[in-house]
Amino acid sequence: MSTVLANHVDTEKQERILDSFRRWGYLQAELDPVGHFTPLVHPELDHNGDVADAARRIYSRTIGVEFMHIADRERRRWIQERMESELAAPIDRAHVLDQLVRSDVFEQTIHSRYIGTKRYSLEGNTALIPLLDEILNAASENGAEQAVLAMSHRGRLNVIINIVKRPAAEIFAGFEDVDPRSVLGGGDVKYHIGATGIFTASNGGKVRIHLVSNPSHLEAVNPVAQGRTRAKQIRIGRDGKAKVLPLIMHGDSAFAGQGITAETLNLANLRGYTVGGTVHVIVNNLIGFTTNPQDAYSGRFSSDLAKRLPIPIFHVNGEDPDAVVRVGRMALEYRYQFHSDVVVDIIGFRRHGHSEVDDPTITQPILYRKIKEKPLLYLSYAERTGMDPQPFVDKFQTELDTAQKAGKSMAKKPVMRQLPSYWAPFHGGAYQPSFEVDTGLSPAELQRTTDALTRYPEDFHIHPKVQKLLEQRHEMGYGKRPLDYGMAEALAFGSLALHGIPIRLSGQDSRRGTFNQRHSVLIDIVDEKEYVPLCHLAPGQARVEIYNSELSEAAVLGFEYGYSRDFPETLTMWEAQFGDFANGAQIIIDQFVVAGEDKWELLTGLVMLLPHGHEGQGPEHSSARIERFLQLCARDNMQVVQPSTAAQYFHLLRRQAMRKWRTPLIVFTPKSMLRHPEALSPISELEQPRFRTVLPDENALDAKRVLLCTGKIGHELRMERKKQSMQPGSPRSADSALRGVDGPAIVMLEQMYPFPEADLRSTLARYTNATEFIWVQEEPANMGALSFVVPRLKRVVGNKLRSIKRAANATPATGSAKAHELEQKTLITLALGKRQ
Ligand SMILES: Cc1ncc(C[n+]2csc(CCOP(=O)(O)OP(=O)(O)O)c2C)c(N)n1
Repeated sequence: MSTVLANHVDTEKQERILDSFRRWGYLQAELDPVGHFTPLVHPELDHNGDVADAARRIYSRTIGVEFMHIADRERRRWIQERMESELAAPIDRAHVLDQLVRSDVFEQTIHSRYIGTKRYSLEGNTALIPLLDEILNAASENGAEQAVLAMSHRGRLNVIINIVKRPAAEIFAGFEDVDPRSVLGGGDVKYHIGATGIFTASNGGKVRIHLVSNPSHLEAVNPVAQGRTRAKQIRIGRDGKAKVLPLIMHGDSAFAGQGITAETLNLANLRGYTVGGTVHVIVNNLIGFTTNPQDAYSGRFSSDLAKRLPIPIFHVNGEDPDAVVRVGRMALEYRYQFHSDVVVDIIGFRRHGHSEVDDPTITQPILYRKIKEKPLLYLSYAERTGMDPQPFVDKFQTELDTAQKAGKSMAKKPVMRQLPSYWAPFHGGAYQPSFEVDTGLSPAELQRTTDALTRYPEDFHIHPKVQKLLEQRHEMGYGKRPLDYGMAEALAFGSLALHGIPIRLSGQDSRRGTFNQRHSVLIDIVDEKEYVPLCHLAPGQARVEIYNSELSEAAVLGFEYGYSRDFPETLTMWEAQFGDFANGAQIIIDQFVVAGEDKWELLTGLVMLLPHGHEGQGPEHSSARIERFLQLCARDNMQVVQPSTAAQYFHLLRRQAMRKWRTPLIVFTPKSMLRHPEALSPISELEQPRFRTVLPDENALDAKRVLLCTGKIGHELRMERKKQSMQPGSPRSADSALRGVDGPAIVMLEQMYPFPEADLRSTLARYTNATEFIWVQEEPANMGALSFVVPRLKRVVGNKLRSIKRAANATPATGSAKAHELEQKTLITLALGKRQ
C-alpha cells in the first residue's frame, strides 16, 4: 500500500522523526473537545519540516493511536499503513449526519418531555452512534451475523433504539412506567434491561444484536458478554468467531478503576475463553459522577490498563465524527485480521450532570460553563460539512412523536428481547416435584462408561500414579471397590456426554483438581501431550471442555454464567479453588446468578462447585459461606446443596443436566472427604433412581436423640459414634449387628434449598422414640446453615430443637490446626452426649 508519507521520507533522520510520531504522536493529539486535557509537550516530537508536519497531521490531530508497544511488526505495519493512507472509500457523510441527528434528537426529546427523569444521556458523546454503526457495517462485511453488546447506563437507551433497533415506542412505554403491577417486587430499571434486535448493515447484511442485561455494578457485565459470545461461537462451530462479534462499551472511570476489567482483558488469548478478539469502546467523557480524571486514574488515559495486552488503542476526538467513523472501521478490521482485542477511546464530554437531575456546576463550575456553550454535535457537523440537517430532524421527530403515542397506549410492559430457540425446552419458576427425572444408570451403562473413562492410547506414557488411579477407577466402575467422588463425577460427566449433553467446567487447576482428585486430563510424562478420556468416549458423544482458568474468580464465574446463558443444554460449571475464594466473585453471584431470573426473567443452570469444610487449614481455607448463599434464597431462585456421598454427587450432577428446570446449583463440595471411606458409595447406589434431599440414619431408628447436620460433620459424628460403640464395655460391642448402633441418630440434610420440608417430615417421623432434635454444625454460630435451617426445622419438629455449633466468630475458623482439633472434639463430644 502506498502511503501519503512515502513522498516525504527519504533519509534516515526523516524516518526517525516519523517513528517518533508513530510512537508518541498520540500524546500531542487534539483529543478533548472541551480542552480539559491539554496535549503533552514531548521532546521527541519537537521537530519542524515537511515530514514532521505530515506526521503531526496523521498522528497528532483528532486520532491518537497507541500501537508501538505491539511487538509483532506485521501488526504495527498494518496500523501504520492504514493511518498513513487515504481512506479506501469515502465516508458517507449524509449517513453520519442522520446518525448524529438520531442520537442528539432522541436525547433532547426525552429531556424535554420527561423532565427530571433519569436517562443517563449520551449528549457530549453522541458520535458513539455513528461509531457503532460503522463497526457493525464493517463487521457485517467481515462475516458477522450476530453481535453481543454490553454497556452501562450511559447512552444505553439511545443505543437500544438506534443500534439494537428496538421500536422507540418501547422506550417511551418505559418512561411512562406502564403496567407497574407486572413487576411488583421484581424487574429492573429501564437502563439495565437487555434487548435484542436486527441491525441492517449498509451492505444489506443482517446482524442480530444481543445487548446483555446488566446490573449497576460497572464493568461486571464484561466477562458475561464474553461467555455468551463464546457459547454462541461454539454453537455455530467452525466460523463462530467470525460470525459472532463481542463489543463491550465502558465508562472511562469504570474502565480504569474496576478490577474486573483487568481480569476480563486477561481472558483474551486463553484457549478456554478466547472469543477471537473483543472490540472495546470507552465512552469517555472525562468525568465519573463528580470525579475528575486526575482523581480516577493514575495514567494519562483511562485506557492505560489495556496495555497489559499487545493490542492497539485508538483515541479519537468525539467531536470529529469523520475521524470517529474511520477509527471504528480500522478497529473492527484489526479484530478480524488478527483475532485480537482492540480498544477505541472516544473522547467527548458529558453535557448534563451524572444523571439529568444532578447539578454538575457545583463540582466542575468552569468546565460546565464551557460545556454550556457547546453546540449540539449534529449542528456543528452539518455546518462543517455544508449539509442541511433539518430534513433529517423533521423525519426523525415525526417517528418519535408516533412512537410516543404508541408507547403511552401500551397496556403491558414491553419485553425488548426475544430468546433464542434453544431456550424453548427449558423453564424456570417455582420448583415442582414433577420436574424430577430418574438419574440412575444400569450396571451395563456404568461399565461402558467406566471402560471409556479409563482408556488411553497404547503409546501414551502415563504417570504411574495416574495409571494406578485409572486401575482403581476401573475397579470402582465394576463394583470391585467403593466409589469415590472423583470417579462419581467422571461417571456423571461421561454418561451425560454419551447421552448428548455437553459438559463445560472451568476453575483454577480444575483439570487435575485442587485436591488431586479429578485427573480429567492425562499428561504424557515424556512429551507432555494431553489426552482427555472424556473427549474420546464414543463417536457422536457431546462436547466436553475442562479448563484451568486464569487466577480470577469474578471474571471466570461471570464468563461461565454468560456461557450458561447461551448454552442451556450444557452442564456448565465453575469451580472455586476453595469455596472461601468465591467471594472474589460476589458481584457476579449477587447481581447475576442469584437475581437474574427475578430482575430479567433470564435463566441459568450454572453450577458452582465450592470446596467447603473446617479442616484446620485456617480462616481462609474452611468456608464457602453457606450462610451467605442461604440468605440469598427466595422464590426458588437457586438450589443450595451439600451432597455427603459420592453417589449423591453423581445423582446431583445428572439431575441438574437432565431436568428442564434451569436454576443455579450451588454445591458445597468436600475436601478431606473426597476419598474418605465414610463418603464412598457402593456402585449399587448409582443404580438408585435419584438424588435424595435427606439421608436418614437407618441404623438408629430407635434413637432418643436425633442429630441433624449437613456435610463433613455428619461423617465425623458417625465415625466417633462408631469408635465409642466399639470400645470395651460398650453395650454395642456385644451384639452390634442385631441391635443397630448406640447413641444418637445422625440425619443428613443434603439439600438446604429449596428446603425439603416434606422429606424431612417423613424421615423424622420414623424416629418414634426421639425426644430431642439437635442441629449440629462445625461453623460458628453466626455462620453455616444454622440461622436458615433452625426456624424451618422448628416447623417440622417443634420447639424441641436445640443447636450445637462453634461460638460466634469474626472469621470462619482458627489459624491453628491444633486449636481446630480441640474445638472439633468438643463439638462432637457435646453432640454425641452421654451414652444412651
Ligand atoms: C461498581 C460500582 N461502583 C460505583 C457505582 C456508582 N456509579 C454509577 S455511575 C458512576 C460513575 C461512572 O463513571 P464513568 O465510568 O466515567 O461513566 P460515565 O457515567 O461518566 O459515563 C459511579 C461511580 C457503580 N454503579 N458501580
